[in-house]
Amino acid sequence: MDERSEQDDPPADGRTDSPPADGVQTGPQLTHQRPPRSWGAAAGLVSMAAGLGAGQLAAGLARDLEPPVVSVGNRVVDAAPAWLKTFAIDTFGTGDKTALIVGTVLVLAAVSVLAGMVALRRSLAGGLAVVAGFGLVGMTAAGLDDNSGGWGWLPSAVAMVAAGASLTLLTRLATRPAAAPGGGPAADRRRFLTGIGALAVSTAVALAAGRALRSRFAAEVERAGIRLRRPVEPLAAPPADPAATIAGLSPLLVPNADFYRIDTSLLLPAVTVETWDLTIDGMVEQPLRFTYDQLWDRELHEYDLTLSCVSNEIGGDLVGNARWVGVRLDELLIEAGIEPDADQIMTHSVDGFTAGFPVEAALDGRDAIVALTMNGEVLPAVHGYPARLIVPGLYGYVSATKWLSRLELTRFDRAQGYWIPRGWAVQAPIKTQSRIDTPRSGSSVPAGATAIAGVAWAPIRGVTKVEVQVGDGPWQQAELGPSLGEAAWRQWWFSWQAEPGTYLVRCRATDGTGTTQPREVTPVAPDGATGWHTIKVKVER
Ligand SMILES: Nc1nc2c(c(=O)[nH]1)N[C@H]1C(S)=C(S)[C@@H](COP(=O)(O)O)O[C@H]1N2
Ligand SMILES: [Mo]
Repeated sequence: MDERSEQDDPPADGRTDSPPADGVQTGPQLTHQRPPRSWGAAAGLVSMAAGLGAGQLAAGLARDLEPPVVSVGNRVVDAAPAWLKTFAIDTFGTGDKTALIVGTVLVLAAVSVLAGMVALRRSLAGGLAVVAGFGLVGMTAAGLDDNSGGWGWLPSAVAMVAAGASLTLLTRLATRPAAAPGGGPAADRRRFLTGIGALAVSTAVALAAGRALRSRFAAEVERAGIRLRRPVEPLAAPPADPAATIAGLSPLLVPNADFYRIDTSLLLPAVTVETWDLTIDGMVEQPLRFTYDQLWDRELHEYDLTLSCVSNEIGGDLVGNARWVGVRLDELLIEAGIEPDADQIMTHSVDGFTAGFPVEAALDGRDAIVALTMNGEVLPAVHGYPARLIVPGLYGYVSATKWLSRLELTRFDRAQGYWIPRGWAVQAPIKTQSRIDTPRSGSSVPAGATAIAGVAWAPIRGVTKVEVQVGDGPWQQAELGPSLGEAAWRQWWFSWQAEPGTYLVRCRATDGTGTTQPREVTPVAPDGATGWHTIKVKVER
């Protein structure tokens, strides 16, 4: 658009610059010419775009809301006669939907240009009337086939208000002369262009945010359609869970909805597998790349593995045990061929999170996997869909990368994972811990037989013994629940003949190497807490 040539043109319709009838443009300050047509066109287009951006953002609020153009497009398709649909499919092929959207946007654009010219050069009210007309068409179209429980009109209404507000703003900027000093056409022009620029930037942000929000729903829908495949050696069904009979005891396998979560990013990634793959590169002989389907087509393995956060306080609940299916990490790495100098595997997430651990931990025979499922379900979005890493025996912050996108072979003297410069240890094996789940600390129990019960974990050494001490009494051995292997937590319980009084009760576990949890209390930073979980219980008579 060339504004300079037009700026000095007389109004093309031949009218003189009599004061317009519209209230916005009246007033003694209006001494300059009506804004050029190109300004009107720009204002109209930018206002429409701002409306569509706001509508897209509003449609990001819920899964069954549609962006305004999609609503209108869908209703056009619904209403179109069969011959027209056939023609569209014949002409545009599978691009028929795109053609429809492009067509809708072109019509919108043409009318927006007109609306902008009317608003800036004749009457703001006239321009707003066109915007309102569009808004009503969108709201009606959305309302005609609404799956969102009566809220279908919302994105179009938001779009209408945003477009109207933008048009009003641009009209004001274009028709009110800049105040002196420095007034005059150049200052007017600068102000108008600033308004256009600011709206364009906001629109781009709104569109991007709206798309990101909607992709979350796309990922949900996609995830729901994925077919599970059988691991090569499926585990036996888990044994009867003692938690069913001991109230308050943690389950053998923690349901996905109850599994603890740790995330650095506020807006969790919503990954769809068309655009996702897993790369293995860095210090390898042969960089590799796997699509989601290629991972599913490999040998799948099933393991019960306990995951713990380094920030888990003694007695804390940032720990859980789950049944995972995935591809063995060692098989992938051997296929890529690790260069002898590499000593660290740096894992990258699509959200920018990184975690690094020793190459040795991937190759020493432990069951490290790129996990695709969790407790018999496709990996939940919040736990890393489409794929995450689980390295048994290592704290999550150095290994359990969710939304995994890249395994980079490197060296500890070259790269650091996300938490390392923030004061956490480079080497982070999970420390042996045990926790009393019941009774709760500070609670009261009736005198007589009471179950003291909890869980203990020492991946990948295994738990061989848990002991309980009541008051200053002797350490007494608890009974251990069913074993799901060395890398999984173990339930334990102890039958206590409780006499009235107030007691401190503590527990401690011994791992497969014969080492008992130390009494010494250390904080979670930099490499995990130590100490015996101690609770206070009142026994009533
Ligand atoms: N992408 C990504 N992966 C991540 C994290 C994260 O913040 N971002 N947190 C890590 C930490 S500190 C832990 S303890 C585990 C927790 O996994 P969960 O949220 O599935 O329980 O994930 C690890 N993987
Ligand atoms: Mo963590």
